[in-house]
Amino acid sequence: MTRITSWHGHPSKPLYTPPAGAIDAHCHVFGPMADFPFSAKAKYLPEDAGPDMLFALRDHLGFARNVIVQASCHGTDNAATLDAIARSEGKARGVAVVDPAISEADLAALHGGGIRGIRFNFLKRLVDDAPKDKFLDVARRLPAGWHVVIYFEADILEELRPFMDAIPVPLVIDHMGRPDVTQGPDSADMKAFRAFLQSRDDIWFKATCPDRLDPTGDPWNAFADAVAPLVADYQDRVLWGTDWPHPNMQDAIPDDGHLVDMIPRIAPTADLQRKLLIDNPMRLYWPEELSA
Ligand code: 0GY
Repeated sequence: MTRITSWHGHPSKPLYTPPAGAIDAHCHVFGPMADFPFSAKAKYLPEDAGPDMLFALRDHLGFARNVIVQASCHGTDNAATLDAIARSEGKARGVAVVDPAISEADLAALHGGGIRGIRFNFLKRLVDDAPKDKFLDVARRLPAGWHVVIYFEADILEELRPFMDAIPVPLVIDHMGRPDVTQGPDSADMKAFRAFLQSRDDIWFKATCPDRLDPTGDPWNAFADAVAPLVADYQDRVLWGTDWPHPNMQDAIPDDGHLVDMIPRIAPTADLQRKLLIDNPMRLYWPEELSA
């Protein structure tokens, strides 16, 4: 496999300035491969995009913290994610991908390394299998305060409902379950996703990835139109992130500065922006700072 670059070399400075303490709650690290080899089952082989690059981007875009989500190219070996968290000086926490047979002691060790949730990935182009029964077993054994991040595409939302309904901890849905944003805020995909959100008050979502979801391209007007009402209606359970280094986006690499400029279009008031970028991610990833 040829190693690929999926991120912008010189992202612009955003016009929008995030509030002090803003959190990029969906990003990844790749490698560096010499220290943290990619999984033998990886479906893509990226160039190195390690913690130094991530933290430089964080500062450039005006963010204070990161939530680093284990990318599929690292399989269930979370060493690269844990290394990045350890290097962040307290400014990063993470979401792991684990072998469902993981022991309680290993889960506790992940907690000590800054992990606060696990991710179940149902995209067939990214993972070989997604065993729901085993996922449910581990979801029932998580350390206190953890959540489950789920990545799926809109066409399997209904099929996943019984499985997701049985998970006894909060759910965080990556990229809103990838709705077709070109059909507007009241599309069948959006209605189905809203019904799902309505079914439990502990389902969160990431209003992320205009670059993945909006084929009209930058400035992603369809994404803004479809997603802003969802953010307004569920403002206490929505997160935002860059998705840097944009796995598999090598054919349409987004400018991260432009992604940040989507924030005021989907969260137009300072109050909404504070919830999206600070209050909500703090509740999931740094709750002890809120209760201190
Ligand atoms: C994303 C999206 C993708 C990849 C991964 O773990 C991964 O490799 O999540 C994708 O290709 O859609 O949000 O990171």
